[in-house]
Amino acid sequence: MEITPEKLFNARRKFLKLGAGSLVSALLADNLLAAVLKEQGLDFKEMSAEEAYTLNGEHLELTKEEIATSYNNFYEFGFSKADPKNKAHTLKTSPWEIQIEGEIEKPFSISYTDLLKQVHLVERVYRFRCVEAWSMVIPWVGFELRELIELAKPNSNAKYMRFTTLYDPKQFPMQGAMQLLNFPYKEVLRLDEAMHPLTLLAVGMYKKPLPPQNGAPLRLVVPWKYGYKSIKSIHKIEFLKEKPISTWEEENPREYGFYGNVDPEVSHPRWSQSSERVIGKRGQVKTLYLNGYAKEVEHFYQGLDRTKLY
Ligand SMILES: Nc1nc2c(c(=O)[nH]1)N[C@H]1C(S)=C(S)[C@@H](COP(=O)(O)O)O[C@H]1N2
Ligand SMILES: [Mo]
Repeated sequence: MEITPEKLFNARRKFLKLGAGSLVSALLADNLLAAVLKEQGLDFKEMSAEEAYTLNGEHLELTKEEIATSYNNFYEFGFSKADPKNKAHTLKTSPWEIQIEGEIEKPFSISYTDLLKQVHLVERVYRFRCVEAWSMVIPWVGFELRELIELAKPNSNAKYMRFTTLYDPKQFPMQGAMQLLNFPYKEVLRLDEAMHPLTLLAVGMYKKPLPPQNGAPLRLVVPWKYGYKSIKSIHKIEFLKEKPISTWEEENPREYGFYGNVDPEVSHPRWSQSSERVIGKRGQVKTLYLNGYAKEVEHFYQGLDRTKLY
């Protein structure tokens, strides 16, 4: 069975209107999200299994929640996969402000809580592929980035979006220690990629608010790109005319390019990308072009040299 783009985007879409008068504004954003998710009963059992877990005919088996929340990359807390879960308790995600700036009608700052009231939460089961040749399948809760873009009202100069993780060495110990990376972590998308309905700002996973190690309270998810594009704990969003350099591109452009598109035919300089290890399962599976989302997004890259999209 084939899932048309329309089905892919809408079948799993359950609107949770947060704007209704029934909201108790005193609730913390996290409680609010948890309460609304519960009330609306985003229940896997209610969905047709085929629609919820299928990508273009392929059955998607969810990664166990304990694995997805304990095997992480979040260098602000250290290099090892266990560091984020063990150390991210220093992250204070409430209150949380998001600054929106650059080529837009009027720069503004919005709290996470207020932002949630202005968007539609959806649940999306996406494949997630790290550049290190491992993968997971995650049920995200979030909203389409294009909703925020509409709120921001970019002008005609806006061609790129840059996202920046909060900089605060008190909360992110490695930002202040030896510089593993040029912190704060920054990532960049072309505006058309950002506008694509697959591109999410996630606020939850497994029907719960995001845990700190997964990038609470707000992180990007771009399912056809390597995981490093999915920047965590976003504090600033800018609309820009010219392409800025992102953190990993600055660190090592040959190994972690601007596009970061998943492509089994373009090797990392130090390893092949043709297959991947599914975390929590045995063996390797073949990597799919654009991580299985080619039908939806390959038009963005028509005519471009795939080796330059790495
Ligand atoms: N701020 C920040 N965002 C980040 C990273 C990071 O180190 N810092 N690591 C990236 C990488 S390489 C991956 S694979 C994913 C991992 O997301 P997960 O831990 O939720 O699986 O987060 C991405 N976002
Ligand atoms: Mo990654």
